[in-house]
Order: sequence, then C-alpha cells, then structure tokens
Amino acid sequence: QLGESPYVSNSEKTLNEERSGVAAVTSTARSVAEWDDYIGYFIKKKLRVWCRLPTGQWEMGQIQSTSGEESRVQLSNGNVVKVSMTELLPANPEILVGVDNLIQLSYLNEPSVLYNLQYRYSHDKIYSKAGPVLIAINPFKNLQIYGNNYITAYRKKLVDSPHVFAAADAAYNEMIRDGVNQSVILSGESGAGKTETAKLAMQYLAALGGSVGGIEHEVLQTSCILEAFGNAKTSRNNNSSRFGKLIDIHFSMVGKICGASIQTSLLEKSRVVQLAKGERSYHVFYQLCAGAPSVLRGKLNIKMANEYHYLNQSNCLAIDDVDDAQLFYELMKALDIVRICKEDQESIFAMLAVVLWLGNMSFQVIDAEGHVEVLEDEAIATASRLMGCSAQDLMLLTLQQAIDTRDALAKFIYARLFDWLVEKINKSLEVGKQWNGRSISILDIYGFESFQENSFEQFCINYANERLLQHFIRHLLKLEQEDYEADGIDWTKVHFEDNQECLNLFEKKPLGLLSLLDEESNFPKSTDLSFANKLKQHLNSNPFFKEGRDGTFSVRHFAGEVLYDTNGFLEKNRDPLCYESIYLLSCSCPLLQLFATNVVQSQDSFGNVGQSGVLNVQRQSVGAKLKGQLYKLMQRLESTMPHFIHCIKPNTKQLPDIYEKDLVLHQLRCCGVLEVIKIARSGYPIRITHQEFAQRYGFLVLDKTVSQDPLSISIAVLQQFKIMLEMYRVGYTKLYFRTGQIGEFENTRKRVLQSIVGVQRLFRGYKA
Ligand code: AD9
Ligand code: MG
Repeated sequence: QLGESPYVSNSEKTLNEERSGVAAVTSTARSVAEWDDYIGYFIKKKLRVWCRLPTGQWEMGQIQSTSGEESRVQLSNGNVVKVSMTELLPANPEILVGVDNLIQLSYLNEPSVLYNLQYRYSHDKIYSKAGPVLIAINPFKNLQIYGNNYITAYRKKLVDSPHVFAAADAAYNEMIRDGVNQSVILSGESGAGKTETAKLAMQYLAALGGSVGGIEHEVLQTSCILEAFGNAKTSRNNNSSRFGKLIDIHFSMVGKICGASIQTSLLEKSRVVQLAKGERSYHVFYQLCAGAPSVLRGKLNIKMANEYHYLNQSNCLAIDDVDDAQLFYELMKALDIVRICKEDQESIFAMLAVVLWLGNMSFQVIDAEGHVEVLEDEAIATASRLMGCSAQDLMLLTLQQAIDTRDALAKFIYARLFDWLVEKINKSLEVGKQWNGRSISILDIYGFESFQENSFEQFCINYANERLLQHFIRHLLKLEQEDYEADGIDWTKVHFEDNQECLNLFEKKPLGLLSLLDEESNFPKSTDLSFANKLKQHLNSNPFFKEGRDGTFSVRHFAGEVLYDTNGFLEKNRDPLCYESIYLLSCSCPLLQLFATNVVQSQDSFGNVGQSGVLNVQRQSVGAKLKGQLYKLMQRLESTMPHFIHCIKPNTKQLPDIYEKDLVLHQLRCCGVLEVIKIARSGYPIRITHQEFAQRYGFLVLDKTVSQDPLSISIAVLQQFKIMLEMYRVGYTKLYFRTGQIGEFENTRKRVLQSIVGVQRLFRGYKA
C-alpha cells in the first residue's frame, strides 16, 4: 500500500525542483538517504508538516526545532509534540489547499490527499479529480448543484470544476468528436452513491441529447421502476441496489437520444423470502401494500405490509422520510411512461400479491412421519385464485420440504417477473431508425459488502466487484503503463496492487472457488460442510484464501478480508425448483405461463431428480451464470472509452457533514486511486496517433516546406506552438501529452477555422 513507508508515498519533487518551483514530474520512489535530505530541508526551513501521532492519526503542524532524530512540532491546536523524523511527512503549502485535481498537489502523501478531500467536502465540494478519475463523496444531503442552470453551465463550459455533469459532458463530447462509444463506470462501496450519481449522469445526457417530447423521458423513468423492483433497504444503505445494471443510451446522428437498452445481472433472490434484522425486501412490495388504489386492493386482496410473513419477519417495515404510498403512485406513472399497458401492470401487481400470499401459506404436521399439509386458509385461496389454479393444485406442494418449495416458488416468480419487466422496458425503449450505432453505457452494480455474517449473496456481490476493479486497474494502471513501454517512452514503473490473483481464486478452473462450488453442487451427497472441506483441501496454499472454523472461509478482497459462512451455499448455487410447481405455473395465468414455458424448455445442468421429485430445472448454476453475465458485461465495456467515477462513503451513519478519515482512507487505498494519481501526475494521459494528430492540426503549420509524413507534420505543429519538451513525448506510434495540452491546440484550431469561415462569408458577401 501507498503510504506505509514514507519513502514510497511521498512527493516526487527533488529539492532543486522544490526551490525553483518546477512541477514534479518523476515517478521514482525516493531512497532512504534522499528522503533524509528531503525532510531535513523541511525541518531547516521550518515548513508545514504532517506528523503521525501515537494514535496513528496524521495532524498538521509547524516544525519548531530539531535535535538529533526528533523534532518539536506545534500542532494546529497549539499543542507542541515531540515526534521522530520518521513520523513526519511534508505538507502542501497553503495555496494548494483544496485544489480540485489531486494531481496538482506538490506532495502526494496520504494525509495530504485525505485532507484535501476533507477540506473540499467541508465546503460542500463533493467532487474532485484524481487524474482521469472523478471522485464523488456522498453528501447525504441535497446540494443545490444539479439544477438546469448547472446543466447549462457545464454544457456551455462556463464552469470547469469537477462534477458528474462534467464527466457526462466529456463522455458525450468524445462520442461525438471521435465517433467512439463511451462508458461511465461507477464504483464504490455499498452506500457510496453510485446509483444516485448514475442517475445524475443520465439526467445530464437526457438534457443534452433530448428533444421535445423525446424518448429520454422514458429512459429516465427506468430508474424509478428498476429501483422499486431491484433495490431494498439494507443495514448499509436505505436504497441498496441488489442487482447490477448496464444501461446503454443510444444516440442518433445529430447526437440526440433515440433509445436505450438495459442489461441486468444477478438479482438477489433470497431477499424475497428471507430478511436480516433491520432490512427490508424489495421496495415494490411495501409500495404496493401502502399505495394500491382500492379497486386493485380488492381484486388482489392486498393487506398492509405487516400482515405478510415475507415482509414482517425483520421488524422493519418503513424507511425514514420515505412515503411508500406516494412512490407507488410514481411507479404507476413511470410504468405508463415506458408504455407498459394497464393489463400488464395489473398482472405485475398480481404476481407480487401471489408472492406475498405464498409467503403466508402455512403447513401443519399430520402424521408421525412428519408429513405436512397446507392449512386451507385465506393465503392459499388468494394465491391459487391469482395464479389461476385450484387450491388443490397448490396443495400438491404438501411435500416434505414444503416451506423450501414454497419459498423457491416465490423466488422464482419474483426473479422471472424482474427479467420479464426488463425485457418489456427494453422493447419499449428499442432504438428507432435514427440510431447510428453510437452509445454511452452507464454501469452501476451493487457495491462491495462486508457484514458480520456473509453468505452466498455477498460472495457473488464481492466477486462482481473484483471483476469491476480489474477493469479499472487494467485501464488506468496496466494498459496506461504498458503503452509507454511499448511505444518507447522513458518511464519508471509505478507499483500497484493488482487484484488479478484474487480474481483467479474465484475463476480458475478447475481449482477456483466457483468451479469447486459447481463441482460440489453436482455431487448428490455433498453438503455445505463437505464444500468447505473441499475448499480447504485445494485452496489452503492460496494467499487470498483462508480456511475458517465451522464451515467458514475468508477471502482477502481488495477492500478487506471477508468471512463467508458456507451454510446454504450449495442450495443457493443450485437454485432448484420443484418440477410440480412449474407444472402448476402452466395453468391459466398468462404471465405465469410465459415464465413456465421458458423454464420447462430449458435444459438442466444438474438434471437429476432428487428426493421428493425435485427437479433442479436450472440451466446453469447461479455462480456460473453470474460469471457469464460479468464476462459479457466486461466485453461490452471493453469496446468503449471508459470514464471512471469512484464514489466514496464519508461515514457509516448515512449522515451529512461527517467525514471519518479512516473510513475514507481505507476506500482510497483499496481501489487504487492513489496509484492512479501518481501515474497521472507523472504521466502523459492524452495520447493521439501521429496520423490523427497530423490530420487534425496539420493545416495549422505555416512552414509549407515540411515533409508531408504524419510524424514530420506533428513535430512541426509542436515546434510552431513552442510546446516545451516537458509537456509531451513522441512515441513510435503516438504523441503523449500532459493534461491540458490538447486544449490549446483545439482552441487555436477552432479560432483559425472560425476566422476562415468568417473570411469566406465576407468574401461571399462581397460577391453578392
Ligand atoms: V449500493 O452498492 O447500491 O448499496 P450505492 O448505489 O453506491 O450503494 P446510493 O447511490 O444508493 O449508493 O446512495 C446512497 C444514498 O446516499 C442515497 O439514497 C442518497 O440518500 C445519498 N446520496 C448519494 N449520492 C448523493 C448525492 N449526490 N446527493 C445527495 C446522495 N444524496
Ligand atoms: Mg446502488
């Protein structure tokens, strides 16, 4: 990690540079001797420093005197402390406090970065740049920075402070300018603000690429629908996404939105039937119970949320400041806007009611062998009526694992309903003829989670996050540096933590977590414990794996170690469904019929009929399916130019104006942001092939004797503009520039083009 040793984490400025004020450019780590010399300079000059107190916290102070290895430092609160020189780091001069791009800091150590972000946050400046990455710190309060006046300001480039609108604007402009598809990729822990930020980016694109009465309104409404069905209150986030979402927004030739398509990944199904304390099931259930109009209530026999077992088991029915009834009204409006007809809407609500009533079905034991039968009550009567089958049919489920079967059915219905809804929305948003193949994709998945107890769900979510992090690392740390090497640019490598090995722990065949899980899931006599033992047997030497007690194991994730309890892993990975229940589904209910046919037709990879006639009618295991979905997702992203937004959760209380330093530092450390800043600061983030550069700016060359190959033209442009060698590098195939350089060329190009057009107009005017 950066910052563990002062020799690695500190400023790259040399003493001479410091004196002459030249910007820092090298990326080499400082040697011990150099370092002593360096901090010695600070001490001599009595400059501001960071000093690490015995608590581990960094505090700013001013050196007063030094004797031997120890310095007396006056802290900002007036106290004077004695600290060893090894506990000192240079602080940035006051003039740099609060810079909006962290690469501007002279000293790039952890306390400086942390303090800079904190300073900005305390002034409600939640956005900062870390080189190419936008950092967004969750304000947990409504800031007045998203109105139309802000949209206009960013659109017209009247402001250039970091903002999600600026990021969306960059994506849009690059799509138009380069004709290349773009992506906006959100990352961050659960509750860090990914989903909100994604919506803001969409809002900006809709304003930019919208037309009167256009399809962009439909696109925006998809968030409301998908959040109702796919988000829930967890202990980390009141509106936690329980599925991954990639939305591709399609643009026409003239840069207007002309359609969209949504790809989702793995919805957390277990939440439908089982809740942890203080958490809720999917929002839509509570919305339906609170807000269904009376006719619908009567028809579907809807009760209040507390009367349903699936909702009342966690002692958490409402969310502070959330009006579920009002949200139901908005949901219905949104469904109208994406043109889901009233009939389909009613079927959707009927399916939700079926799920709720299934949960209320109860069983009683009727003989010594433990056979059970369904209690004939309101629950079974309503569920069977809504499903269009007889109560007798539904009672077929009176098998040994009655409750499991009932829950499996409820989960199945809900998950299929979710997929069906996404398909419907996609149909509705299907692109018109104007689409020219250009798109901006926005990726918003569930964030990393680590609870006291973690199960298969967290295992999947955290695996998905490792995949996403690898995309980030690949683009910002690996490719970036490989490019320099391949193109012959002199470059000292910046070290970074790669999560590829952790990813291998999950994905490797045949001895990775997912493969071993599938193998064990296929084994008829396997149990969760035998799975845990298998992991132990094969993975114990893997540094990212640690065996635990009582069927647990730990994975060393990028964001920390997580302890997983294997209890339930096999069953959740197999995700079996009772054959009879599917058969049942092919009764008269049209929506259910649709689900049922899809499933019965599909082949089963585990295909075995278990005890009590349970057929695992599932094409793939859940883990394998997720892996496939993520692969597809990443493949899609690879064909785009990425724009990364990293969201940070400033506190665990979900409250405004609280900045917990350790929490923020941990998030900065584990996502590679500090390394990205380092590379960006010493690197040349803007690259363009000689050909492209010559084509775009070659006409500006005044010296007409220059030979006409792209390289000569490019160099002529650079010389004419008197660009300092420090600001660019010439590679075998590309030119490399420091941030901001290309803007200068663009401005001149625009000016010259405009004056040419002006002269032409003038000329035409004379002729006329
Ligand atoms: V999860 O991985 O889906 O559990 P997210 O998506 O990272 O998580 P989310 O966007 O849902 O977090 O943000 C959590 C809460 O923070 C929101 O419900 C808002 O109350 C709050 N938030 C986030 N961003 C903003 C913002 N820009 N302005 C105001 C915000 N509030
Ligand atoms: Mg989210």
